[in-house]
Amino acid sequence: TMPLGSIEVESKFVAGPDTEAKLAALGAAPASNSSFSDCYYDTPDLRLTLADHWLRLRQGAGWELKCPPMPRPVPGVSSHLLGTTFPELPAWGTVASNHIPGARSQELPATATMYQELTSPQAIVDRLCKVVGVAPLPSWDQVPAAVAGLDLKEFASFVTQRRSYRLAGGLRVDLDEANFDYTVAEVEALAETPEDVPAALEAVMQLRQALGLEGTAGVPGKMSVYLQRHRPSHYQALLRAGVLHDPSPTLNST
Ligand code: V4E
Repeated sequence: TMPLGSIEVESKFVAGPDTEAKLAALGAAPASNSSFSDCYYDTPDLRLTLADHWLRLRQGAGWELKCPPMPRPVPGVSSHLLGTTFPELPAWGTVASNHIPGARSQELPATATMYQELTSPQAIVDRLCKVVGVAPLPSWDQVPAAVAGLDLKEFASFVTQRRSYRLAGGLRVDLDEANFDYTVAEVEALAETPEDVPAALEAVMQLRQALGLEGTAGVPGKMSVYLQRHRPSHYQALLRAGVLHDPSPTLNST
């Protein structure tokens, strides 16, 4: 089976005026403040984001691909374009639940998400090619060559100012302020192996509770708000595909 790498379990929330005091009381250590820009890329027909794949070039960090721990087949995308056949991708629910306890999205609390974060160029290019349905060329050994070869274009670009806190157990809290007038916070834990996912999820949900966020609604991420404001047709396509969700007051933490 393919190596999964580390998996990021996270939960977004709206920070209040007392959030940082609560973090301090919980023993959170302020980590370095940072400011970075992200440029996100997709095919002209949005194959990556419709499949919940988020390719970005982050200033200072390089290329990153945030994607579901196992790829789910995209309806209507042939797996044998350009004459090259790929092994059938396994069904998302089946495989994820076999490999990762608690990994099926319907088993996650509504306020939590789980993504694999790929950073190795080969892993990124391989996954991009599978999702787009194109055979990788040998010359695509670095991400920019694949980006050009797959005709990927920038669809979003913004700057984030981030204040980070670290807590026991590898938990992290990020307080983000984007340059399009949107502020959002997130609790995050890394699972090094699929078996660690349930514990990471438990730690994230316990910290939510300790911060007094129990029962509060999930909040949209920076990208949701960016697309809603600046790329409304892209946003609507992602809503229809079930990749993003309309902010809903009935959403709760369970
Ligand atoms: C995964 C994802 C996107 C990519 C950006 O991820 P996000 O965690 O929102 O950004 P950021 O800057 O905090 O990344 P980090 O530094 O933590 O790696 S854009 C949309 N998604 C999917 C998604 C979703 N469906 N729902 C929620 C609440 N968040 C993200």
